[in-house]
Amino acid sequence: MTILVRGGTVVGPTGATRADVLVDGETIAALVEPGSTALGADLAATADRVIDATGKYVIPGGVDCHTHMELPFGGTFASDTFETGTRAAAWGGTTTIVDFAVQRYGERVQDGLAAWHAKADGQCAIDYAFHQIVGGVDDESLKAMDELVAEGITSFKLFMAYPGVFYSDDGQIVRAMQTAAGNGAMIMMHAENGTAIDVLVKQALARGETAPIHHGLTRPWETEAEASHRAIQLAGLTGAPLYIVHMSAKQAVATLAQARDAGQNVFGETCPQYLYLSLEEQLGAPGFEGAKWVCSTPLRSRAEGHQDELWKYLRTNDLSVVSTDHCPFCFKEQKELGLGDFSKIPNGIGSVEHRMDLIYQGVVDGRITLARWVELCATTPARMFGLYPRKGIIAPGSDADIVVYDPAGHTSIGFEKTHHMNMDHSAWEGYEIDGHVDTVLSRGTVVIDGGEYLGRKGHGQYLRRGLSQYLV
Ligand code: DUC
Ligand code: ZN
Ligand code: ZN
Repeated sequence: MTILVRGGTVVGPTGATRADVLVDGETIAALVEPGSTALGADLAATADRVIDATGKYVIPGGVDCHTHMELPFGGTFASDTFETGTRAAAWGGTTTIVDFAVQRYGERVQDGLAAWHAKADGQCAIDYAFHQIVGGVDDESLKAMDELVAEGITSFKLFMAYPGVFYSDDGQIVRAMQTAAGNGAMIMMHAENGTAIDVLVKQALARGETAPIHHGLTRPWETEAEASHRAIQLAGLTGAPLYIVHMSAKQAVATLAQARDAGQNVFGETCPQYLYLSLEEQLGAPGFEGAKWVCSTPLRSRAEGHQDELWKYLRTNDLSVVSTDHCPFCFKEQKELGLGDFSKIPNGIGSVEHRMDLIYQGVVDGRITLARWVELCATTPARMFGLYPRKGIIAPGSDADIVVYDPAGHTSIGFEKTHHMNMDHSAWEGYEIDGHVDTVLSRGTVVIDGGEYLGRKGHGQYLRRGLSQYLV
């Protein structure tokens, strides 16, 4: 099967160019000048299918390197399965996810990984890979890290938050970082000072402060900035590469920027919720409504100016990736577990479907360039986690993961409108996007076309990953 994506503007991390894209089977065969006969024939006449991309952008499928399908959290599970979550991702122009397999304290890493394969294999609409959460750093799990790298799982997430659940102390962090420095893996860090936060949470509850906004007020920016600083210093001490996930506090990113300026191999990621939403407006919504936006790190104060600073750091590359931290929970029966006690609200927001649109709106609003949109949402995550050039770029030999994006189209986000995630509400209700995902190809198969889902569960393949391409 050959497909010609004709007449569009192909956008990559270095800019945009008019080109037709020839897909042969699962991969991209060639980029040719519009109308060119360089390949010896009228491609439009010989291709099995022609997709007209005139006036549209042709971009690599999005790579969302931070999702949590079915994550066990707070006595419940994230509400998207790999089937529903990857289908929603496809609707939004994301064609690869990297999800987090979980090892909790007392479990074997390999058992956690096997459980994740059991959840995902045969279920996904798009390609998928795993990072490994190491929730119990000890001799056995350190040995498992070496084994997993050889198997294509080349990044490990540690938590400085959630004592008693996923938490690692500084000694455990140092040991895991030493192991990563030895085997080339990337250490991903949830950087919040969990033991300090637990004290603030207990004190707030004792004062009767139970509403969702107190989730944010008990995780102030200092707890993120302090943990980020500590993680960076420990990475420097051990020589491990470090990627700090879901950064939301401008002070934490300033610390990261300083380390990068000093030449340290450290990276930062943020998510759409930290760029658009705030502690005052969403987390502070009346009654229990704010529970919809309880996530960690928390939404930050707009009065303190975090959101604008994060956009700036996306421009300066001190933040290199936009992922979603997709971790959806329904309001009824899941978020409601925290009625009367914010600390029991499951942490997470669902966004896997909307990242490409939300960050494209940053292009329209003059916050980032078109090329930077593609770089932040596809190319850099692919390079960061060893998937490039198979993913993250439109180039001969790469997988034909292609999105035809219409800048003249429009997307109204809302539960009744453009919602395919397995949740009973949208955290993005009312957001209007000046663009639209028209057509999505996953490894040469059209999975979204003209408002129709044409994909299937099980099409998505598991991806073994190489080492990060940002290692020095
Ligand atoms: N943060 C969230 O919001 N949800 C899942 C885990 C995390 O670190
Ligand atoms: Zn986290
Ligand atoms: Zn996460």
